[in-house]
Amino acid sequence: MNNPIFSNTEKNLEIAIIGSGISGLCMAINLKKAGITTFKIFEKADNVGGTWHDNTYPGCGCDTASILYSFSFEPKSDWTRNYPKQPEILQYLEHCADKYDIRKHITFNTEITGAFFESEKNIWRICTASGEEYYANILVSGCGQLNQPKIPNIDGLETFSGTQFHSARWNHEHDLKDETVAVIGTGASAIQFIPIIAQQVKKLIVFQRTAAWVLPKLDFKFTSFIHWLGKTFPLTLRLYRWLLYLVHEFLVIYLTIKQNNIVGKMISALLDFQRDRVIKNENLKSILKPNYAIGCKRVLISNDYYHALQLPNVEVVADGIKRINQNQIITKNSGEYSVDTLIFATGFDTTLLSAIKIVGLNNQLLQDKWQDGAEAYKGIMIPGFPNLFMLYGPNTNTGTQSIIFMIECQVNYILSCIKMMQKNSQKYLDVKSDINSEYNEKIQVAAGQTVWNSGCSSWYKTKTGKIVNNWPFSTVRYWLTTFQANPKDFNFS
Ligand code: N01
Repeated sequence: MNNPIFSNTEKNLEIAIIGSGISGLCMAINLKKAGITTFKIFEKADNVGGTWHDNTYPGCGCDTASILYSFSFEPKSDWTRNYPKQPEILQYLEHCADKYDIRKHITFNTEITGAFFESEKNIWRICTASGEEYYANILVSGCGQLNQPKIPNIDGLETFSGTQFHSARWNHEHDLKDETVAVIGTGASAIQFIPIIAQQVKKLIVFQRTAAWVLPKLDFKFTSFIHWLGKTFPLTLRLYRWLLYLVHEFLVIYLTIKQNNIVGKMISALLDFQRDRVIKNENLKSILKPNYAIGCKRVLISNDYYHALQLPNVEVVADGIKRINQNQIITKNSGEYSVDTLIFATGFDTTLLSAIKIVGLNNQLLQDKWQDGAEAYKGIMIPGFPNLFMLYGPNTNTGTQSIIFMIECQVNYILSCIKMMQKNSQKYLDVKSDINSEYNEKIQVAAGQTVWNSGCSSWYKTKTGKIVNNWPFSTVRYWLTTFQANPKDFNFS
C-alpha cells in the first residue's frame, strides 16, 4: 500500500480477512489488483474454497450456470458443463488462489473465534481458537451465510444407534451400499444427492417437511467446439454471461420481488403440469405439490429428483418426525422406520457471524445488537463496529442470481472505503447510525412486499419473520448502491 494505515508485520496487520471462500478470495485478489498486499487471510480449513471445500456430498454442484458462477475478472472458457459440479468449482477457486498468488497470504487451519475493537488504538484484536492474537486495522469477514451445519433438535436423537452425518460434512468413509438410509430434508442439497444415493442403497426413506418447487435444469456438456469458441472469441463467453445474468435477473424480479405476478403464476402452472406428468402415483403427486407461492422458499432445479423418488426402493414420508429411538424414526402419525444411516440435509444456521464473538465500540456484542435479526448498511457495515466489513452479509442473498455478482459489488464498495481512508490518512470509519437505520427501514419495507413474506418458513428470515438474508430489489440496484462509498455516510475518528 502506498500509504499504509497501519504498520504491517506478522502479527500487526493492515487488513485481516476471515475465510478463503469465494468472498475472501475475491477480496484478496482485488486488494492485490489495487496494489494493496498488506493483508492476511485466516482460514479454518486446510485449503481454500469455503462452501465448495466443505460440501462434498455426491452430486454436489451449483444451481447457477458455470459461465456466470465465476469471477468477472477471471473468465473460464473450459468449464466441462453448463452447471458445474463441486470438484470443478473448487479447482477453479484453487486456480484463482494460485494465479493471483494468494496462498502466501493465507494462514490455514486457523479458526477465528473472537474480534474485539480496541478504541484507544482503533484496531481490531483478533483471537484464534488456538489462543493466538493478531491485530488489524481493518477486518473483513468472508464467512458467508451458509457455513454452520444445522442439526435439528429431535427427541431421542442422542439414542440413535446407526451412522449419522450432515450433508455439508459428508462421511465418505461410510459405505451406504445395502443399507436402509434416511434423509431428513428436501432442500437444495438433498435434491442433488438423493438421485445418486438412491441408486446405491437398499432402501432410501426421504423425510419431507415441505415440498419444493423444482425447475428443470438446462444442463449440458460443453463440447470441444464450445471450448474453442470461448477461447478463440472471448466475446462469446461475455455475451453468454450477460444472457445468463439477464435470465437470472428476470427470475429475481418475477419469482421473488414481484408478488402474485402473471409470470410467477404461469411458471407455477407449468411446473404443476410437468410434475403431474412425471409423477405416476397419485399419493406422491399430492405429497410433492408445494403449498406456497413459488419463490417464497429457494426454488430448486433438477432433472432427476422426481425420477429418483419413484424408484422402487425409495419412499417419501411427508409425516413429521416425532422422535428417534435407537435405530427407529417414529413419525407423528405413528409410522416407524428402521434405518442404518441418517443423513441430515437440514441446511444451515444462518444467524450471521454467530460463530465469532465480535465486540465493537462501548463493549457492544454484535450478537446483542442483532438480537432482533441481523442488519447492516448495504449488507456490509454495522454502526458501532468501525473498520469492520462484511461480505455476503445481511440482506445480500438473492435466491436466484449469482452470489458472485453480489460479492464483487461488495468488494468494490469496501475498496472504495479503503481508498477513501488511505487518501485522507484516516484510521477509523464507522457508518452513521441514522444512515444505517434509514437504509434498513427501506430494506424491510421492500422485503415485506416480496414473495418471501407470502406465508412460508425459510432460512431467509428469523423466527419472528424479519427477512434478514435476502436483497429485496434487482441486483442492478445493488450494483448502483455499492458503486462508490459516500464520505457523508461515515463518522471518521
Ligand atoms: O438447506 P435448506 P440446504 N425436520 O435449508 C428440512 C444453498 N445451496 O442445505 O422446508 C424435517 O434449503 C427443511 O424443511 P422445511 C442454497 O442457497 C446452494 O438444502 O424447512 N425437515 C428443508 O427441506 C440453499 O438454499 C447450492 O420445511 C427439516 C431442508 O431440511 C442453501 O444452500 C447447492 C427439519 C433444509 O433445506 C441451503 O440448502 C446446495 C426438521 N426438523 C445448497 N429441519 C448451489 O447450487 C429442516 N428440515 C449454489
